[in-house]
Amino acid sequence: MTLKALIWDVDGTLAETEEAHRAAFNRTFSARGLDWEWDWDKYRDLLRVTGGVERMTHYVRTERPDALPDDAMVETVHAMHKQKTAEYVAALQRGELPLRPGVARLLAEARDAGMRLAIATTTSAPNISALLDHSPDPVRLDWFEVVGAGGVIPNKKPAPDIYLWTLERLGLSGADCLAMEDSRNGLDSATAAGVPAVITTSSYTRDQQFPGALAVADSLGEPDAPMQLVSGDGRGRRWIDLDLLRQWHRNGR
Ligand code: XBP
Ligand code: MG
Repeated sequence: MTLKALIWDVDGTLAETEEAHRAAFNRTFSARGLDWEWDWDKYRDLLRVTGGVERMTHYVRTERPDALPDDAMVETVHAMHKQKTAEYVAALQRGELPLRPGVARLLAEARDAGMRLAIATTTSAPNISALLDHSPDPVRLDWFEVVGAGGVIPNKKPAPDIYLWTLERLGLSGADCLAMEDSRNGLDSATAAGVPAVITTSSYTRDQQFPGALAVADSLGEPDAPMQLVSGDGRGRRWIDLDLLRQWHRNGR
């Protein structure tokens, strides 16, 4: 089976974005006079729930049950999420959040080789363009033929919906593709959609388990910054390139 497309996750995979998300959530809470403060440990636990709206709803229901009356929950949480997204986008516009090691290199190599590229993410659409438009790297949103972002499907990762939505628009089967992910939720979503996955762990997912992943590494690596392979057969390589992805895809390992 020939590898026909790489489907990329965004947060934690293209860039280490979650600290910027966490800061945007906290700025939103503070601007609304709420004494909710998500520290690193709290946020790591909350990241089990994908989607900012779902994450805030889960937090209110489980830890702040008296904060919002049920009939105001949906409207208030969506308004807060809109504010949080504006905070996040503004933060990316102010500072340059670089893509992770090897991401720009591998995307450029794949693009030059005519490999189709897509995105399948839980995050909100404005966050993707804000990341790519303001990153110091040359990668742009129009490099990706299909962009599947959180709001287009009802059930977010680990449900397969966003990968199935992206595969349908690519006109490909899961077996034709590889998913590039950072989290267990992302791995489970891709696997459920029949897409084999390669994991590059991020700061929040280092301790997670990734059963069934083709390979798990701490990054894609660069010639001057080799990857550390956690599982899988790196065939002696020091960084992940298109040839290694093709071998993993062809051999299923
Ligand atoms: C990660 C997520 C998102 C972000 C926050 O998405 O689960 O919810 O944490 O973004 P992925 P939003 O790893 O699939 O890219 O607030 O826009 O959801
Ligand atoms: Mg991710």
